[in-house]
Amino acid sequence: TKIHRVVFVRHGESTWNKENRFTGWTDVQLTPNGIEEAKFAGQLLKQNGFQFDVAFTSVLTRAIMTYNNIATELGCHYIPVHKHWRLNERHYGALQGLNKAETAAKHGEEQVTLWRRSYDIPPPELTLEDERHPQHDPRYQGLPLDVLPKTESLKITVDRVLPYWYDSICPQVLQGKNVIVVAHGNSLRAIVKHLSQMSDKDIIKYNIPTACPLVYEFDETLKPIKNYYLLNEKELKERMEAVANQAKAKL
Ligand code: DG2
Repeated sequence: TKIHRVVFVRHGESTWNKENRFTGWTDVQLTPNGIEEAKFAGQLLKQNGFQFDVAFTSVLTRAIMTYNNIATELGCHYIPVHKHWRLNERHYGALQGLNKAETAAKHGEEQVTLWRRSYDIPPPELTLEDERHPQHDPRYQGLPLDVLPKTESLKITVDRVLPYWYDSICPQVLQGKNVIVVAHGNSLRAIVKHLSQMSDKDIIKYNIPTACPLVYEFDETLKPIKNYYLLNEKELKERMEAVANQAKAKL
């Protein structure tokens, strides 16, 4: 029986990851360290014998540039790359741009943990006039206003990512293609929650580090069989905890 594999990668460190700011749909660049992380992810994939036939990214620069650096390491720039807004990061609403630790100092760590990690509590909404609302960004022209988020909980993110997973990514996987998906902390948490059937409670504690390839294996009916990161347990644990701790109120 044929085993299907899909590799998921969160982009490398972005300028706002470094500054510890809520990013969401803000289109920030990779830091020099983020570019190195992306190259390293590409080298890891190469060393482990991974090759790809098709790639999927969000429409955000940090994911696209991470993929480009991976593709350079793998020498696969010739394969098709599909970029879609449904793989974007969860929209962080009115929190976008704020510092995570300062927000925790102001509103309390508990409140910020609810905004960052609760399954169905969305952060405060943007108004339509707010320049951070996606309607002001040319890349979303052509989409009806009612699909453009003013904020998103993880639940809302799951609902908008899954149509793309089922309609565009799964058919390629079922055709036997080797697929890589480069996206974001929370858009990937949305996919992982669904694939691994994690409870609303368990997903709260699950954090995805930057640029660590996560391999999912599926049977021929696309039932997930197992998943693993291409990183040793100790380093993985440290990097997951570092993400969890980003919104500790620093004194
Ligand atoms: C981060 C995730 O998204 O933040 O939007 O701030 O993966 O694009 O860097 P990414 C953001 P947390 O939910 O982990 O705070």
